[in-house]
Amino acid sequence: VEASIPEPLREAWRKHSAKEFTNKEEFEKELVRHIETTLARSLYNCDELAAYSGTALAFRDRLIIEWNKTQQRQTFTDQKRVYYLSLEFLMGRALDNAMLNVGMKDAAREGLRDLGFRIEDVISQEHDAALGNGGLGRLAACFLDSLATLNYPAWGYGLRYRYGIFKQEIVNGYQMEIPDYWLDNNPWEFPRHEITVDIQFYGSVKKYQDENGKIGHSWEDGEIVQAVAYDVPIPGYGTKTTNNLRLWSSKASSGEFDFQKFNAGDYESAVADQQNAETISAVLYPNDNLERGKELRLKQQYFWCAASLYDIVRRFKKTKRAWSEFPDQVAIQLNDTHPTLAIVEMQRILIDIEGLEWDEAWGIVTKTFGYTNHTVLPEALEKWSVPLMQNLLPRHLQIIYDINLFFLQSVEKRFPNDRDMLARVSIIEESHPKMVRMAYLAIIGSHKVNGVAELHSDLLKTTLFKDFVEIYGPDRFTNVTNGVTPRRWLHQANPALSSLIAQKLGGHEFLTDLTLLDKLEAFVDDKEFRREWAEIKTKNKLRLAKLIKDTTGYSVNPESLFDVQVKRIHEYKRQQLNIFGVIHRYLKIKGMSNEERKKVIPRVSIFGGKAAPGYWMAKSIIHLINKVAAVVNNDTDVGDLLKVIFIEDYNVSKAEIICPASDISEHISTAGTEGSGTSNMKFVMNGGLIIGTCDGANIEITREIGDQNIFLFGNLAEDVEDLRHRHFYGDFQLDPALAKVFKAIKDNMFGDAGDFAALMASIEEHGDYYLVSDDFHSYVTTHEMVDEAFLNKEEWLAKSITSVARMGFFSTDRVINEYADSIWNVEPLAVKD
Ligand code: 8GP
Repeated sequence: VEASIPEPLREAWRKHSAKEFTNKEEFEKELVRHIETTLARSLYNCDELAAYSGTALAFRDRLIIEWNKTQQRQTFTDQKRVYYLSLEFLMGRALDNAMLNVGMKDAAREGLRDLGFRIEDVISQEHDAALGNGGLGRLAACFLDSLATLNYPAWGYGLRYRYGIFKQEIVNGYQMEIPDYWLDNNPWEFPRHEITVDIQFYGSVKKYQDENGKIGHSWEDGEIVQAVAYDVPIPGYGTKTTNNLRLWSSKASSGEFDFQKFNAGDYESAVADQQNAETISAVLYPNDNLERGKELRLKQQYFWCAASLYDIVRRFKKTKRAWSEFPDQVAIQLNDTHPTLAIVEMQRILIDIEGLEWDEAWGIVTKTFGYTNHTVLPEALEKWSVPLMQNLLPRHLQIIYDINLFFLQSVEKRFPNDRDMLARVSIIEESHPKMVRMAYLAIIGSHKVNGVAELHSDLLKTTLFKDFVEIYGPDRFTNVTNGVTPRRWLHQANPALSSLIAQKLGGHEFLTDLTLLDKLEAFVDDKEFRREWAEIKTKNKLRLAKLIKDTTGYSVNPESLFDVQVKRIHEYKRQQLNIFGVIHRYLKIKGMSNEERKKVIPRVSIFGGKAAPGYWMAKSIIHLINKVAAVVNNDTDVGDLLKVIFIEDYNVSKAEIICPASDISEHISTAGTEGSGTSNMKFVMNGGLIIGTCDGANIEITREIGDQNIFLFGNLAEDVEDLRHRHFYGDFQLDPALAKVFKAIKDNMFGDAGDFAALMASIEEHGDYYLVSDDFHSYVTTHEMVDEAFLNKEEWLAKSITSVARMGFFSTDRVINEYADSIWNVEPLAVKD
């Protein structure tokens, strides 16, 4: 390519090609230039927001220079790439991350100071990019960080929602949802108006015979919506690789309006069509671990899959390779079943458009795709109604039926006379209406299926996907235990701890090889080190106390034990168990003499998290927490011995303040229900201990850090089914201590008991599906052990340090390398300076 451009031209481009700033002076120059020209501000009217925008633009320029080079490098070397398809990318803020990854944060700090700003104030101006609900979306964001840091040629593909996850406000103790319009002044995206794809919906399928007598299918007369690409640069840490996250935005197809309608005087309907098209990428569905089968959601899924595949196929076709080489050039990972239609779309492209035979096409498809399952909760498993799909995607439904037919034929051959098996594994559920089971389609169309922690992957194999293990053998199913990126969750969130660790280990190498943390164990008994460690925790607690004061008005004592549970509010995650435990503690304190109270370890119970807007039970848990807070926090009998805090609008940037500040955090799902959990890892990495059930990644965390360093309680996954069964048949007794808690609630101690009747009834009367009562005793006694342990400050510190030292396994760098080796078969791309 280069040779085709004449030397003088190349020389002129080289001479003027953009340069990166490399020191404070150059940074300041860029910053002032952006403030004065791009933003049209000056010394006299530059507020913190403008300083943020200017700084972001200066860093964006840097990223884009590297981004361009990375893309050229990846195109020239032409090796296999990974495409990560995720409906959610919960990115949080980008500026601090860009500064740290590029390594110019100190220059920026000093430059900003010279110009009259504090870097922390500037950073906190940024609106979170919150295109995700919770764990699944945040995992995708951590993956992007590791993929870039490890120099993998990888792209993320998602949707550019105009509204991210709603902003939560608490009004009179109730959650209110406020739309999160986040796109104004977002400097981190590049619109690519030249990259658009026409996406078709509805219409009908015509069968035809070509000149050779071959039968073909054409999908005709649908509606067309346009997908426009927006690119977000993803910098790796300490590397020149800057990868791309491509987000699709929807737009009416014929430019601004349908001019035919417009000219016919039908202005309003022309505008309405445009708005309809734009609705597709308008809003992120705010459900975590729940699927509701809405048509617009299916439209989002197809829109995004079709646009992404078009893009991937276009890139592949430029290389002029044979189709059989597609799986050697392309690995596509499905983040849960949301992108499963990509499998069907790929098959459609190959057979309907490229003219391949079914079997050859299907071989290519299955070699290309991998599928990650994140949950075993039945209400989260995606199913789409056949009539809905028939109407929206008629050709895709035909292909699904064919996939199913060939699959069932092969099953029948291997398991003759097992009709039950055929009904069980069919992609089509024979219900009214019939439903397409997306997880089954994803399994059948992929070469590997993985769960996200050992227990979870085992449960997939023995329960949900048992039949498929028999059919395909165990090798198609594997485990890749989750992780988190230590750049954001240690270095960025907890700079003081990161720098103390670096002092001890002689540098920041642990940020790219987290197993090096194990060298910290040598310092566990070092008095001075322990003192510094403790001091950092206290400072982080003060930082959180300030956030609590600013947002709730409550003052909390940083000497208290900070007990944190922050995550989406869900019955299976059992925030109700936690708040009942808090009430139990409150009642105990109330019943004590003054002398007894002196022995109580002061505690702050901190909650945070959003409930899906239509999830009434979760909303009533939030309501109860806030009502308990109002009573407890104003009870002078109790004072500092117990405080209850609900932090409004929990999000990534708040998590960065909260995770480094816990003494203990709670990961207390009913055993067998949490896929992995990832905040458990963040908290331990920051020196907090955890209380948890034997569930998800808690089990592997225990294995790594040792069971003396974690507070485990509760029934085991293997006993859950039996307990539920017994409750169902009436064998249930409310735990006596929990009964006292319920009595207090029913006596209106926390406002109108009627508000919490359903919450209590689900336990007392409706079988206690999440085993709150079964685990209550073990939960509260384990909390007593936590208090006891906290008394011994030195022991506690030793546990904290040892745990951090043993967390090396939980970096997403390890996770990504596992995916690369065992699922994608891709290599990093060497980066030369
Ligand atoms: C979550 C799992 O619940 C969590 O245990 C796991 O750590 C995380 O995925 C990452 O693997 N699942 C979801 O967030 C989820 O299902 N979200 C719904 C929007 C689909």
